[in-house]
Amino acid sequence: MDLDAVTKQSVLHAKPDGLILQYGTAGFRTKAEHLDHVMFRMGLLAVLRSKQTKSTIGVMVTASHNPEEDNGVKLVDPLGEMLAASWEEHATCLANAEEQHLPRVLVDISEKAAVDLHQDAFVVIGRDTRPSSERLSQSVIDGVTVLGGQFYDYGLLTTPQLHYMVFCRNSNGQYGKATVEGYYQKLSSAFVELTKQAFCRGDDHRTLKVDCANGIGALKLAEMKHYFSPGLSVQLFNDGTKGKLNHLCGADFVKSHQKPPQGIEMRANERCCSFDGDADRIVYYYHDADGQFHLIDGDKIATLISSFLKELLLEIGDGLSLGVVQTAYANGSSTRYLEEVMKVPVYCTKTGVKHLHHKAQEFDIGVYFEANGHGTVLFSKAAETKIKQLAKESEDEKRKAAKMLENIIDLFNQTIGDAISDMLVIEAILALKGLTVQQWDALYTDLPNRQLKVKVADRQVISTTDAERQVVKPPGLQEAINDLVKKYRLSRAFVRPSGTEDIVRVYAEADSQENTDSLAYEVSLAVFQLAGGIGERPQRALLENGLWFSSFKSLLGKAVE
Ligand code: NG1
Ligand code: ZN
Repeated sequence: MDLDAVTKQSVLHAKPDGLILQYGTAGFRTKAEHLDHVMFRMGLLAVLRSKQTKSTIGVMVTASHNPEEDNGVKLVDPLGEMLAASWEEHATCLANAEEQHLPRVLVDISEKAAVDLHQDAFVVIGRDTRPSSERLSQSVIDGVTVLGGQFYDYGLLTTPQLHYMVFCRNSNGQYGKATVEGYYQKLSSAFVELTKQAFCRGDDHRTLKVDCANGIGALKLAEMKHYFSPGLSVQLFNDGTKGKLNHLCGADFVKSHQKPPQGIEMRANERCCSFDGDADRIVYYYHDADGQFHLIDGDKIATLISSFLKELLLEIGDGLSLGVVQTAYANGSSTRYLEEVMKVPVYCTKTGVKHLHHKAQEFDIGVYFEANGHGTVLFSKAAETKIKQLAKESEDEKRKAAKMLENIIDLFNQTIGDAISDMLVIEAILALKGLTVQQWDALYTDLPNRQLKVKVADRQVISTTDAERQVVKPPGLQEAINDLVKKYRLSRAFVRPSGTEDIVRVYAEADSQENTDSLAYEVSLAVFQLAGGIGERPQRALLENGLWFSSFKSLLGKAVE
């Protein structure tokens, strides 16, 4: 390591005094203007991680669903998964080291992680469409090169595309070709193959409206749509030609406000979906004939996918295990439906894809989705081998089911949740099962739910256990929540510090929207009082048509207007 060169270069990417950042649920995320030093240092760290794992490492520059002014960065590990937890700590130390301590921290990390410094390093880089992303990814490249790492800059990519590239490269192309074209071809041919049967029946004019959040998903979907177009035609909205990224549109907006994005024309009963700003989340929705909005979130996506997979598994009859992984944000109705009606085992993990992903790896087939629409399906090596074998050898119906599963394996991006891949899976299932969006929605009825945010001086004063469903600290808060929950029917509430924003999140559900909103408000107040709330104290909201008004707006998602 040429530490002198690092010190010299680092001055050009100087850390603002006193700025402390944490590698959170999805890497570092804050205002773009505070991130230059973090990017440079993540370039350095990616080189060390690449040397240590003797593999290609990815660096993605994005802040996903955050406002356009924000940005962020996360590292992608060799199999396309999120960075290992022990390295998150190294990332935090490196990002927060004062200028003069940088060389020592680099040496410390290398020693602690037993990095072989003579090993070659290779890093691939991708970025979203934010105005700051190009400059910030150049800072990553500066970090990579000063430590002697090689790199390939993919430029504009969705987050899941970068994860895919990393895995392709480390599997020597076995997972697919590490190019954008390779990604389009792999997914599209699996989709076309899988849906042949449905489209032969004459159901060949499927259209879908897609809100692209004015983000990278628009560019990539526009490039890709010709590959699968005879079977499915997608119409793009919020494609970034005029609107602002994630502003009043995108999956996060639709999920948190439970209303359609601006900029999309919806006719009654028409199937629509929204991607988030880096296209790793997707939610569906429609307006019914009475103009009522219906949201189909990640929980219902997981349910549709698992019921389809379960049917195919019964047909091949090979005893492969299927499990569904959710977080505490999963709607209670979805968990009940999966467990009681579908008889599928359901597990709850902490928020954050890495937790769900790891749990899902325990099954032959692990379906994981966050309620916000982030998720995918993982197939174990053994399951994949078995399915491939049955697709070749078995007879008729069994072989047909195995062939479908074989294509489904290729259609999922198994490295991470992927809006484009999930969209194609959902469209294929709906076409094959001949299901309308209303029939899908009718699988179960969501319990009314509400998510709020509370500002506190230090969100780390709250610590939780039991997959974040119970508060351990500060004392008294869990007891207060328990007492409030007891007041309502079918109720549940929990609070946890966000890993991506400087706030505490409050979640509540109950038998009616009114009760849910009261419970969410009362729990917010308990957090404010017992966990050091700052700023405006939560106000009892005025309710009109189930929407929060007045000062409560500030507690809802980012942009309400
Ligand atoms: P935080 O801010 O830790 O709640 C949010 C989402 C996560 C995940 C990450 C990364 C909710 C409640 N939380 O995390 O599910 O997607 O962002 O983007 O939706
Ligand atoms: Zn995202």
